[in-house]
Amino acid sequence: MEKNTRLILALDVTDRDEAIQISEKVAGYVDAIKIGYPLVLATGMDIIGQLSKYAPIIADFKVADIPNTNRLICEQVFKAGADGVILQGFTGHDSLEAAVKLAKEQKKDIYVVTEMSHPGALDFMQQAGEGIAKMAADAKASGVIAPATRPERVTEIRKIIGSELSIISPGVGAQGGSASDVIKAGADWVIVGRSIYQSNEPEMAAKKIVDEIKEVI
Ligand code: O7M
Repeated sequence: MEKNTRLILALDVTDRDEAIQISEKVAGYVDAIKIGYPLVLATGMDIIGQLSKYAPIIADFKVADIPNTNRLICEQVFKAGADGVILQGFTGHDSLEAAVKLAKEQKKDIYVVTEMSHPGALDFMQQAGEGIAKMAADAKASGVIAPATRPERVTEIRKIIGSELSIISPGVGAQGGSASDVIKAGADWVIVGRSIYQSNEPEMAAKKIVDEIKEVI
């Protein structure tokens, strides 16, 4: 993914026409569009190919299975036109390596969730986050997902993974995180959903975030 605006849209709408309209409006402000279960379950897998003309598509299926099943899932998602797939990391190194091997063969990206941005992530996930980050670096994944709601954790994760892997960070806006703070903490991209797609002017909302990021890089 090209590092330009440093903004990734999380397009969690469930209507095809709305998804297309928003994608058209914000295409100039985003480096990628992340789509996941809400939109794909509502419209079908072909939405991936349809939206890929506006921006590279990262498929957020938080894949979390045994190596063979992970590989089979990723195969289908890449075939549908996605440039990247998001996996959970807690399933361990072999599950991750199976997906990374396939992605490298197809020149695609795998991003690994370390610990999540919501409060409940403190129950179980945070304890595993640093180990997952190290595993993602060892497996040579393209990047990790780390929480904009806890920029200090992004800084810790950056120390663990070094500069080879990207950090993509959700939790900006609706969840209380700040785009500029998390970029300063070491994230490469922010993922923003509701603050953009629920805005009356999605393109202006996206531009505002891009401008805020520009001031700190
Ligand atoms: O900006 P929001 O809160 O409307 O949307 C954030 C998006 O990021 C939404 O699609 C979530 O599913 C996703 N997300 C998190 O909010 N927190 C996480 O820790 C991880 C993700 C995510 O994208 O995981 C890959």
